[in-house]
Amino acid sequence: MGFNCGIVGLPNVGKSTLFNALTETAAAQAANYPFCTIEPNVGRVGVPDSRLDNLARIGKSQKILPTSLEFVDIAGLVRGASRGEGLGNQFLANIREVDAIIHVLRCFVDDDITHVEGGVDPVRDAEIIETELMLADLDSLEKRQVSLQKRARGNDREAQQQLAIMDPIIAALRDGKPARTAVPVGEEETARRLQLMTTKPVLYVCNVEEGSAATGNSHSDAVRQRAEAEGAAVVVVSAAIEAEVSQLPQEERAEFLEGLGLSNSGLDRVIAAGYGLLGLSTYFTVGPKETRAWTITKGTKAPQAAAVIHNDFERGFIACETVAYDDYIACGGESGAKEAGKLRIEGKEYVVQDGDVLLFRFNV
Ligand SMILES: Nc1nc2c(ncn2[C@@H]2O[C@H](COP(=O)(O)OP(=O)(O)OP(=O)(O)O)[C@@H](O)[C@H]2O)c(=O)[nH]1
Ligand SMILES: [Mg+2]
Repeated sequence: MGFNCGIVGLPNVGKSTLFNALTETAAAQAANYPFCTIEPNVGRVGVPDSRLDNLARIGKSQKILPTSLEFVDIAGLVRGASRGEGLGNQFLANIREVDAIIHVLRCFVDDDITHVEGGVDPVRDAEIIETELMLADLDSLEKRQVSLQKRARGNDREAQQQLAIMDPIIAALRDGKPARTAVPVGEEETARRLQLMTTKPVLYVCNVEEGSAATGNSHSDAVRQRAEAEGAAVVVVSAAIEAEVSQLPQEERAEFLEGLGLSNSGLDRVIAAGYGLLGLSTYFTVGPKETRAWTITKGTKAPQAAAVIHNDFERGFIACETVAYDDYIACGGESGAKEAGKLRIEGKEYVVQDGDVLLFRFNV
């Protein structure tokens, strides 16, 4: 399953700096983290998860394979993008294709780096981008309405479903509110098929100057306030620091970060937040060859979770031996868990939980 996060924002806010740091770090850790450049602006990075090391130690695994997440570096949008300004249409098409949006906001002051809007004001910048996305969504819905109505009259069920949720969404967009505020509960999947940008989950990344990386600054505080009101998540990073860290050998990184008052890399926080944003969870397989993390969407049942490893596992699914992560650690592994009665045999209807250590039984 490929899930991806698009890195979006005004020009010169630090999107590519962040993207390069993400992918260079991943490339440097290639021994442990699966990495590949799909296109120059698409990178796949390993999702850091401290549980992997603990499982691998107990399972005496030779290798650790984390799960991964894709990032797409999208060129800067400007005011008027929805009307085609600054190659707007092309970049908007890139945004339509991603699963979640990482919205980078410039919170650092540096007179040498041009700000397209004149000065640093991340809340205004966030509104500019959001307005362009809303206008583009409104435009695409209005364009599709007539043909959908035609299909709906011909008893096209999909068209009927989409039309039913379109009216409130169009009303919200005309009112200056993102589409996500008007999606009826339970209709998220229909809404997703409308391919709107303002229904996608958003993470704000505040790019602050080096000195504020640990604490944030007044600009990132303002973003935090806005995000709280929207129920969106915020991560504060210094893209410049991350770029430096990505050039350091692994063993020097912790000390470098500590010297700046940081306990972990901002990239790790961005990746973790992106993963959470997509509503993903992780299950594990542990064996002597490898300990490996697998990605599923929350609520996935055991057979579909098995399909992530191999389609045969789903087709021939019989059951899965299941140990919760905490039990696995507390009992010192699978056999300990079995003795303690913590190993469950789960069937087709079992909803896999984040952290489950699984062994599938199947027959094809
Ligand atoms: N001082 C400072 N400069 C930064 C920081 N992050 C990025 N820059 C600089 O800002 C300039 C633009 O950075 P990019 O990462 O290319 O910006 P972008 O958002 O990808 O820009 P576009 O692709 O044009 O939309 C570069 O000269 C970076 O070195 C930062 O945290 N502090
Ligand atoms: Mg760029």
